Amino acid sequence: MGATEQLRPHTAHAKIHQGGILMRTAAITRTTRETDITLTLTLDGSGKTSLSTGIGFFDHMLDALCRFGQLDLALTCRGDLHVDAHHTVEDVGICLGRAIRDALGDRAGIRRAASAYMPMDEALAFAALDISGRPYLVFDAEFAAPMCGQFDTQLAEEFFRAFAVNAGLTLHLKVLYGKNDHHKLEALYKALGLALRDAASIDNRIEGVLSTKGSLD
Ligand SMILES: [Mn+2]
Repeated sequence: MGATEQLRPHTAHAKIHQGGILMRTAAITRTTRETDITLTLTLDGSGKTSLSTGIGFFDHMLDALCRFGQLDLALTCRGDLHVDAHHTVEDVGICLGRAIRDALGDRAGIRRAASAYMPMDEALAFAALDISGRPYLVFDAEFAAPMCGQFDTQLAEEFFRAFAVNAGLTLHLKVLYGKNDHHKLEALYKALGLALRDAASIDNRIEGVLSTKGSLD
């Protein structure tokens, strides 16, 4: 994030009970000299996406995250892909993380912590997360090739770090084993989606914020 960043005050979140259904939403617009991003997110969605980052494989990963996380996401990013994919991937992580944090609001009643294993053919990935307000990423995965389509495999960690920091997550991700990079990456994004869906869900037995100190900030 450079000093030239313009963060327009265009964030919003709402809890709307439509026929008793919780709808937690957020909208983000962020423009820098490197990327121009607009997104709308529904946390309590059904996994419907409309994605355009200019990087086909990255769109595929975001779609996997949203489908398994039951997130509705409309996202467009016009990034400086003539440089490389780095700014686009990292900045989408920043904006999506902020949207998650905004949509969660005061985080009252959420389960807060969850984990998930996700296989894809020969690969197995694991995600554990805590919506703690204490941002931290542990990332343990190695890839055989530098690229997967137009996506640099080393950018996966950059995305997940930006996402965790901006969403306020303690996030641990690991590929336990696997051979195919596409499978390993897709399993990671799906595992994150599964764990996030669980951790963000409302448990009616939880009164207020689930915290020993009474606050998540
Ligand atoms: Mn795939």
